[in-house]
Amino acid sequence: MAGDNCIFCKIVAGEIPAAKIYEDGRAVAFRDINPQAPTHALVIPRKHVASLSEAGEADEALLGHLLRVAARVARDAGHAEGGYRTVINNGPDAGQTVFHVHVHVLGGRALTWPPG
Ligand code: DGP
Repeated sequence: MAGDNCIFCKIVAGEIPAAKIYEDGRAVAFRDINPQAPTHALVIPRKHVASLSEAGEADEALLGHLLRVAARVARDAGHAEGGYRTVINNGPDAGQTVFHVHVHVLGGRALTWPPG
C-alpha cells in the first residue's frame, strides 16, 4: 500500500519535481538526485511496491517491464554498446533507502566489481 510519505509515489503523482526522462502507463524513469555515475537513472513502477521482496506473483510482468525500460533508458543514454549496470537494492543491508522498488541504471564510466 502506498504510504503518504513515499517520496517516489509523490514523484509519480507530480507532487514533487524530478528530472523525468521516460514515462509510460506503468513506469517512470528519472535522474537520481545523487548520481554515482555520469548516467544514473531510477526506473520505478507507478504502482507502489515497497521492495523486490514485497513484489508478488501479480507483479511479475511489471518487474519485467521495469527492466525493459531500464534497457531503453540505457540505450537512449548511449550505453547499449559500452555497457551499463542495473541494480535493485533490497532491504537495509543492501542500502535500500527508499521503500518503493526501483531499478538503478548506471553508466558512462567503468564500474568495478564486486560492488561495495
Ligand atoms: P536506494 O539506496 O537503492 O534506495 O536508492 C534510492 C535512490 O533514490 C538514491 O540513489 C537517491 C535517490 N533519491 C532519493 N530521493 C530522491 C528524490 O527526491 N529525487 C530523486 N531524483 N532521487 C532521489
